[in-house]
Amino acid sequence: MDDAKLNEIVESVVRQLIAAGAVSGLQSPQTKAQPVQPVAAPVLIPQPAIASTGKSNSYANLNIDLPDPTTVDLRYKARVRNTRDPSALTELIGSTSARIGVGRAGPRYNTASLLLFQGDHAVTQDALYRDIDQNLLNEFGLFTVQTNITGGKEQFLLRPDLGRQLSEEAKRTIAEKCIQNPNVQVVIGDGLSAAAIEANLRQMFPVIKQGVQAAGLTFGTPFHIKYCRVGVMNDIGTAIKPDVIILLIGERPGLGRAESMSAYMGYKPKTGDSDADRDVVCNIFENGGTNPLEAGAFVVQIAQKMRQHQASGVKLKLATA
Ligand code: B12
Repeated sequence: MDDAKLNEIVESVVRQLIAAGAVSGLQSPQTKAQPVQPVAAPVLIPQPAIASTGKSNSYANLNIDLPDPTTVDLRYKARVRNTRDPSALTELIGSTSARIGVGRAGPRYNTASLLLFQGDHAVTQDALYRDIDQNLLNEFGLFTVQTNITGGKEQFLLRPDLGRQLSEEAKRTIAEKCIQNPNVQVVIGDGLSAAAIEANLRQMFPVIKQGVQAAGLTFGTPFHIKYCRVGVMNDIGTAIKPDVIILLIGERPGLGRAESMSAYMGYKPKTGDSDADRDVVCNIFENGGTNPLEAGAFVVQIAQKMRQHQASGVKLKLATA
């Protein structure tokens, strides 16, 4: 599409917005329009493209004020038109976190639902692509090693197999810094959500450490693994030879919920172990999930049980059945 055609469309949309009173801070484009930079997406907010080229036109002050769609009031607002029983609908919406009562515009989502969906999706993307805050890792004195991922988060998502292997450098660093054969080894992995670690580590880590020490067990040198998958527990087991590994890792985020963490655990993990040899305490988060303080105490109990029965996963289930 050429610039002139694009400009025509922008003008027509802006004229409609002005007529509907939907925008403010905008001069009406009565005179011949300035050329607009071609952009791929619908041109409702052309300001950044214009600013970056130093050009100006009548839309430079375009300001479409929309309320934050993620507030509780708007998130759970009934949007079905002409509802026969509005209070029943409100009650129904309040009874579930599923997206119901959102209404529609013809066969499509209405704008409010779409914006909320996009906002929630952005939370998920952020959690997946971001690294854990370095300040948090520093707070707990955690050094960082990497798995065999060398191509960033993109490769991490495409190659789970590489996220299950410690790199050679990681093995050297661990050999240098970690005590060998501890009773309990805690490891922190980004997994699929940095936000999950940031939301829960401050509460859960001290409980585990104190719990392990109070039980008279040795607490291994904790560290952080970047680009971490659950299966990396096998390589850690081979490198450190702990009795029990507790891997705190970010779970795959749901739409708009990224703070859920898991503790995957195994007794003497080694090459070839599978998820059948592991246990997991999942959905660790405040307000609705397993509270991180309680989860901390719980995983210490499981670690003790694993040591007592010298087993984890299905074998532990059978031993305690
Ligand atoms: C993705 C997923 C799966 C995928 C894993 C595929 C993959 N390669 O990623 C599939 C569909 C195969 C799966 C299967 C099962 N899962 Co599942 N799974 C999840 C989910 C949605 C996300 C996990 C995650 O983010 N992990 C973190 C990332 C970083 O790990 P990863 O290295 O990429 O992937 C590993 C883990 O996901 C692990 N894993 C996945 N599920 C389970 C379950 C158990 C008991 C263990 C030990 C490991 C494990 O397997 C992957 C390969 O090692 C969680 C929900 C949640 N809230 O956590 C449920 C969840 C962990 N799964 C659960 C269950 C019960 C199972 C099954 C036992 C179901 C069944 N009856 O068959 C099987 C067992 C799988 C096994 N590997 O032995 C439960 C665990 C509950 C509990 N505390 O015991 C959860 C919490 C869902 C739930 N709320 O019920 N799962």
